[in-house]
Amino acid sequence: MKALILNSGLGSRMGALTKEHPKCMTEIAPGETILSRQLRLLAAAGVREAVITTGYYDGVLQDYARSLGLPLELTFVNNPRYRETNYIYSIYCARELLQDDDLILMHGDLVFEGRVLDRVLKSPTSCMTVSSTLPLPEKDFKAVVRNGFVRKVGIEFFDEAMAAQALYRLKREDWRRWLEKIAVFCESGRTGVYAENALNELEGAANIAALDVKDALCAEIDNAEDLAMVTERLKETENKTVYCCFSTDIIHGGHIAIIRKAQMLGRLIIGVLSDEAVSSFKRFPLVPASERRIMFENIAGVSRVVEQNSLSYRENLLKLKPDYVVHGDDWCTGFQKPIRDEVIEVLASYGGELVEFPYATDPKYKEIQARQRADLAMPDLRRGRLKRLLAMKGLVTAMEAHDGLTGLVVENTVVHQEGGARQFDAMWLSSLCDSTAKGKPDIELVDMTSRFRTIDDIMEVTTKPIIFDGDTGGLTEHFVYTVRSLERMGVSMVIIEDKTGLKKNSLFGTEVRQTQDSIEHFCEKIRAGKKAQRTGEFMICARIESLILEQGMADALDRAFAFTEAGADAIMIHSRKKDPSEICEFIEKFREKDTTTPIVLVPTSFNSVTEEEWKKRGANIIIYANQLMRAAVPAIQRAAESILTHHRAEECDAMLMPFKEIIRLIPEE
Ligand code: SPV
Ligand code: MG
Repeated sequence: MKALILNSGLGSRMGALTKEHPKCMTEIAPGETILSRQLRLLAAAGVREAVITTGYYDGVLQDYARSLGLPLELTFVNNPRYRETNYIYSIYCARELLQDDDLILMHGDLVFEGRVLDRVLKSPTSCMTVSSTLPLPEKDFKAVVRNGFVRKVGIEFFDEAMAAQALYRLKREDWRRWLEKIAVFCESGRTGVYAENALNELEGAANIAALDVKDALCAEIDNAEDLAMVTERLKETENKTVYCCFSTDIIHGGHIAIIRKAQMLGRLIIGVLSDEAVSSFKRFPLVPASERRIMFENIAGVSRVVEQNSLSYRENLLKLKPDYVVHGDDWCTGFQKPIRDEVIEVLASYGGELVEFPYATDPKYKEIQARQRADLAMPDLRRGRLKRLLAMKGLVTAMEAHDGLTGLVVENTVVHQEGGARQFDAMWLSSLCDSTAKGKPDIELVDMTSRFRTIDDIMEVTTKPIIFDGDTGGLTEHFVYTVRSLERMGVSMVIIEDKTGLKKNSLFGTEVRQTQDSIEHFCEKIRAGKKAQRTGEFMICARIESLILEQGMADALDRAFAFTEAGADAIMIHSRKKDPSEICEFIEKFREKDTTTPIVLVPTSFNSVTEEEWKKRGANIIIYANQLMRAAVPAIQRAAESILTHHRAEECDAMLMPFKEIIRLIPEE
């Protein structure tokens, strides 16, 4: 798409204003001329080429247009007979450049709002701007409109007419027809008429729809009076506010394009989505909200940056009451639709308007996103994220993963609820599930080399932080090496339990022989582990088995304080009772003395309490330790039984994921 701007004329009705430069260089706002505004709007809308016809003060105009430094390829075509011809002849002079593209045609003295140009550009057919609300002008252009299409354009038509402005979007075929007629006119000497006289001879064959812009600013400046009116209208536009919210942590050309378009509508306020809101629906932000704010504050023309604390715009819209909200059209469907619906509802409550632009789907932007995800998977960027999540959210959830596939499920499962989104924050690498997946008992039989292999499989396909179930931690002399290895791999936390000897799963409780470690010995293990780690990011969590082994609350608390004193970064308290009261009591008593050390819970048995309630009580990490594995086993057993029962696979098909889906479940990179 090319733009053609007609700027050859003398602008004689402007008096002294056009004494030293062409009319298009008349200032309409501080530092803004008719031409600079037109070109800026075109560039912001993504138009890359403009042909400008010149005549009067040709050199001044060319120098000025180039000095604007806009991302537009400018071509100037001089009409040497500009004094005695009309712009029909200027178009004729430029005809060679205008053959093979759709065209945006405008007079050089036209001032319009960004949203007018946006509608013109989006028009599926050729179109011309008209207004159904403006009175018919005595001397200016009017369009005769029938069935929504422009039949004739001129100053002499009053019947079936609407006020019209010379701003056209012309499809290549339609424009060619008009251009051919223009050539016929010029070659037969009719160069003193409007180009529209040639259009009128086509009797509607140029298929130009009438695009009603109603009261939006779209006006020619012919004299000082017009100039005063347009300047006033632009001031009003500048007083409008525009709101646009971003979750991105890098700014690319697509974002800048939206920002430039939004700025055309008024003073731009940018909402930066909080870290918590970003990580709820997308991924953990690589750059925190405080930094992202600075990034946007430093973009020219951004008047203010505010934080948006949730995916819902409601709070900020009611506070800021912007005249416009600008967004890409990608949110018309999918999980963002309820958010969009709410924006429309809130805007309607005070008379605001939603403006949507086509969403940039450039493959290079997709590539940037993929690279960012890849960065998040790297050990050094992954390790510290658990601490950051704890600081950011107060309560973090972790779901069990025991191989690449379950890792992907934990990574990618998102539930959209009440205009928000929820996903797991982290992954739990359970000893029970890692052993069970190998058909082995949970007794520290699966050795560290194998457990590290599982970590690697999961890490290869995910980005979320990992909490590793370190069982007893083994011998202190071995534990220090485990800490170093886990830390190097990018694991965020290891949890070790205060048991010794042959470890059995805690959920057996006292049904099997299990020995609790002494406080002194376990403290020594914690101290050695803390000393071994290299970064400040890695966390060692001490898990207390006193309630599991029925040693009482006092013992549990004594241990908790001793282990924290020894350097544990977090405390896990476990129970196998359905009733959560002993856990609640522990949290309450621990928090009386220690308000900061994170408390970790594995509510497999005491599963009735919601995450929100745990948070209120003072817990910080909730681990769902085995639910994915427990969901899978009965499902595969049922499929196996069905095949054995029916001697074929047909009956079990209904319980299965379709074959077509399983082969596409894992996308190729
Ligand atoms: C695990 O998931 O392996 C655990 C938690 O250690 S529990 O099974 O409850 O002991
Ligand atoms: Mg375990």
